[in-house]
Amino acid sequence: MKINKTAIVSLIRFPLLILVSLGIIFFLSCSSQETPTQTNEGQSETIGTYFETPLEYDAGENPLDIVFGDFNVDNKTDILVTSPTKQNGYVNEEDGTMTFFLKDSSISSRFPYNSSTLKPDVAEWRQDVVAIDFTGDNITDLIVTNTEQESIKLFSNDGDSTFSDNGSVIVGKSPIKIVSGDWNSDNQTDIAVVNLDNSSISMIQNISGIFSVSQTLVVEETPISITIGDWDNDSDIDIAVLSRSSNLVQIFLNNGSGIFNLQDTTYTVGSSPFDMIAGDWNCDSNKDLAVTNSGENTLSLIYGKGTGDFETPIKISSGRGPRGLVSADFDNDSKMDFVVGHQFFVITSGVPLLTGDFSLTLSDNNYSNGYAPPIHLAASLAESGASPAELSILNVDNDSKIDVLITIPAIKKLVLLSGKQFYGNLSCP
Ligand SMILES: [Ca+2]
Ligand SMILES: [Ca+2]
Ligand SMILES: [Ca+2]
Ligand SMILES: [Ca+2]
Repeated sequence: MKINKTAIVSLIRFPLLILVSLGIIFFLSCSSQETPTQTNEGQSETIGTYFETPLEYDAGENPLDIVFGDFNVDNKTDILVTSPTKQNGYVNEEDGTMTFFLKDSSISSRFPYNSSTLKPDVAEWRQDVVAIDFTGDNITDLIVTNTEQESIKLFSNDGDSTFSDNGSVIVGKSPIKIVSGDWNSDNQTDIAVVNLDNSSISMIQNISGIFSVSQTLVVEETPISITIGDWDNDSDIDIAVLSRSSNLVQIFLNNGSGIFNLQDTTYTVGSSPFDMIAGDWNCDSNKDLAVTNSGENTLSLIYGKGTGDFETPIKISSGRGPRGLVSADFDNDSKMDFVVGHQFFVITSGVPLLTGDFSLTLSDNNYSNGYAPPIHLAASLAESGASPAELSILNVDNDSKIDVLITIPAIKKLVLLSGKQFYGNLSCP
């Protein structure tokens, strides 16, 4: 089946990179809503100060999402990379391949994993995935969006990283994101699904492995990201939703039994926002939010007051075309730092080439907004098309230095950037 949702596709990080490599797509790219920043600066260098030389691994046709779980039940954390679609010129063809990287401590490598692949019998557009135990056997199961079919699909883990179909639940139009959390505090993990074309969020509760929609939240047009946290410090999980068309973050507070109420105050971010994450940036125990603004090369930081209200967002510089976003305290000063994936054009001999890099923005009290200018680093050895899709921060190689994992669709790789310098913390002390 062909997917002809060009507008959606350009929004939700299917790469335009391949199209550029065909040499024909500059005008189409520019006319889409997801116009990357154009610059005459060259590409970033692979700098050896902060990270080792990138290690690159095959990760399917169009690697996007990176999720963690113990998929083969050996008490080691594995990595799953999903490929929602095949790269096929103008057309995005459904795919749905999952590439597992199963941890094997006997491998003496910076990346001690064995990879294996699971393809669906019939190709499917699985834009997002979460790894949770929904059957209650302490084994990590999977839930994926079946984005074309307007549903989510449940896969229970047979215990050896093979999966059985556990049914599906109808949600809204173009489900593109799933997050998990225990909305009603009954110790059963629930989920929420972002329906891009309905401007809605399906809140879905899990009762002994049976999922049903408990509430549908109406949100601003073009919701593209959702994140969870306890914004008002009352011990239940609340929600924030980022909508692209309106540049707004909306806050929903949990009433304690899994019913969410929209707050009157909304928070305006920069143009063409792309991704949003939650964390405690200043380690004051109040949860904060951060958003990449791909249209204006900034991040918006939204500090929480711990009451369900947030401060007026502030902006910090991010460099060209910021997209995916993750955080950790690399330099161990109890203020979170940011790693951002970037997509932008470079001009080579008058010809625009779509490419990318990633950046590290370190906390620094010498600057009034608390952050030093971003340090830009090449995400790949590839000279073109090295634009990251998703990023994750963890300690892969067990040397206590923080590492970064990045999916790069254009080269079909999962890339490990092993940390060289920072013995940091993944969260506040
Ligand atoms: Ca629950
Ligand atoms: Ca709460
Ligand atoms: Ca905070
Ligand atoms: Ca820091």
